[in-house]
Amino acid sequence: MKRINFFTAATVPLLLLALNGCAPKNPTQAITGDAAEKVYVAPGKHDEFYNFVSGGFSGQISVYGLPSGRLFRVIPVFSQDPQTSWGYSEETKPMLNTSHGFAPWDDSHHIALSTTNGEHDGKWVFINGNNTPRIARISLKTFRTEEIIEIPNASGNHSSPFLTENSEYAIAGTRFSFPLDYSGATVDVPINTYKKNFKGTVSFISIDKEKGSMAVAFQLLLPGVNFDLSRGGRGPSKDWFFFSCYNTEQANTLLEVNASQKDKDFIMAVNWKKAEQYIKAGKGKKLNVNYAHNVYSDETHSSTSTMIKEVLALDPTELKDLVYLMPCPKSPHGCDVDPTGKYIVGSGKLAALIPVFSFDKILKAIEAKDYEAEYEGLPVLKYESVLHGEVKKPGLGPLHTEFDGKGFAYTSMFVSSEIVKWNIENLTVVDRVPTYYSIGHLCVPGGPTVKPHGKYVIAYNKITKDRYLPTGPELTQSAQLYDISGEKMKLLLDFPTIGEPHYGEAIPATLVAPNSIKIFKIEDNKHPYATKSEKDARVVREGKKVHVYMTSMRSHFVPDNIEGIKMGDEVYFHVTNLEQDWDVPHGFAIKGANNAELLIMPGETTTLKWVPDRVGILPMYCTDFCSALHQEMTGYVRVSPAGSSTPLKWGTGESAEAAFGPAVK
Ligand code: K7E
Ligand code: CUA
Repeated sequence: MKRINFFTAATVPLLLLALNGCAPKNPTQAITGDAAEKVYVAPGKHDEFYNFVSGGFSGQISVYGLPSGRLFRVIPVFSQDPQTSWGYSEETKPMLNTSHGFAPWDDSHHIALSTTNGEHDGKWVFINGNNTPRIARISLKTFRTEEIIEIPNASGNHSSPFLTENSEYAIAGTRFSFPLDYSGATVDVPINTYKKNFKGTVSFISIDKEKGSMAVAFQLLLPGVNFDLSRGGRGPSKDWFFFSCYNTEQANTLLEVNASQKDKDFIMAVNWKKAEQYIKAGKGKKLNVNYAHNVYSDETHSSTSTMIKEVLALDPTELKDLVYLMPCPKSPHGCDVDPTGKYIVGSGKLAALIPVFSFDKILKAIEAKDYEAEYEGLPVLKYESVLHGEVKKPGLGPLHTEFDGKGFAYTSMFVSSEIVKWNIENLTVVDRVPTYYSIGHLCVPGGPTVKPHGKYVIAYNKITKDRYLPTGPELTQSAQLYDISGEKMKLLLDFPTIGEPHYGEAIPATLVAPNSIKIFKIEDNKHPYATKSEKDARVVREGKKVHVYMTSMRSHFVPDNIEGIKMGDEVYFHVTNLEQDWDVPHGFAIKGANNAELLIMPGETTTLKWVPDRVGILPMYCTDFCSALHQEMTGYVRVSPAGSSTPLKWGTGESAEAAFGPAVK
């Protein structure tokens, strides 16, 4: 077999120069005449798809309509959001708790929409947190984060949160290997003992079919390499998970050179069904860990954070039929499974070809014990035995591959800035289009499901350069929409994105929009500080803590006059929005609060903690323009010196007059 070897170790430094990406020429010529018509969604009309896009270093998810590219919403997940008080309100602070304490930011790369039988079911979006390893689950009824689970024994949760065909598990693979002594203790060793001491893990996070609740079901203890990306199998391969691995050189410094030495790294195949059976058979070792499991409830409108101390782990060097390695050229990034589940595409970002593995051949090679070597106690299957074939000369820097369900694959080429369309069966390149510029992930609606919806491919680009009006040194990140309904891909639209878009998934609006919740029923509100009618509004002092049971209704708060707050108090404004109409939130802010605003949805209760820092009268007001009399939706809090005798009183309108007497002339 002829080996392509022009990217040998000696040429790596040269290649690195090229890795910064090259821009295609004549970017403005690429647009065709009917593009505007194809992306125009007339005023009042709705888009056909929701596009959920990770925010990268923004730690959030942004939601766009397709084909218009219009931004609908930014969903706060791992990062505090002062607009919605996510991570600022007392109810949501526990959601950002971790074993490292309050971690109000993360780096989110990958979206995974829940599937049933491999098809989108419109229930949840999952997203990974890279930095302080976490996975979040977002409800597609409320477009809110409902659950965040920290991943123990992991450092950098990049190959995540991809799902099994029926969303039984979300995956979490460690990007940074690290010293792990398998007891959970922190290990203090020299960094240059990587080869000896550092280990990797992948974790299977179970997902409850009805509620979506997550738990760390088990972990696999693995060699110290970098797990980069992954995909669950489907159809014939549905019991398997595939991971790309780089730095099989086990370098601990200057990885750009030292982790690019070998001609091939690995795709790792994991039989998770087998792992499940071993766990059931009691083969899991208990490891001591400490990780946070945070859950938000739409009933109490509050969240809890629970620390969990134990996890089960399997050692595949002992349980021999769990994990197999397949050689893959060269520093593979993307690892994608086609809709039939028969083919696994490894995208070696330093390779000049794209290897496609055959699941059928993998099974046969495993059965025949067709190994070429062992790596750290794990069998390495022969490359030639598991290979379906190679896409030759696809372009430079292949990263990720999506599928249209018509037998074609679409691979993003970071270095040559293009999308390349190729035939999965015969591995011939059939089309290529430039992207502007340096594409990372790409997305075909339903591309990672067994039934892609097709129609478009969206490029999420790393570099924007001249595509938009300049905005100082930092330019917007950018997505591009291409029509793939014909033989040739056609560029239709550029649209700016939030944060750094890595991966996105798109789903037909018909699977999501009908389930969208409009209000929370006030009678179902089980928040411990809910105030369900204006007559129940009150202020309660408990030592230095003052609880304000407040209601909001167009266009006043009850109470809107409060006296008897003293320096040294901690004041909790528990604001219940009594409205029961769609799209009527009220806001709440008070002068000098070292906090965010509240934005309270109809039927919901949200709490702002406020510690007054001076004596005087402090105004509060509604921040969301809710009616013609929104500017009247205000009030005052009187703060008296510590130890003063100002009595605790409150009211609005008549009740204020009853409490304080008539207005003084
Ligand atoms: Cu390629 Cu983090 Cu999925 Cu970005 S990763 S591009
Ligand atoms: Cu309520 Cu403005």
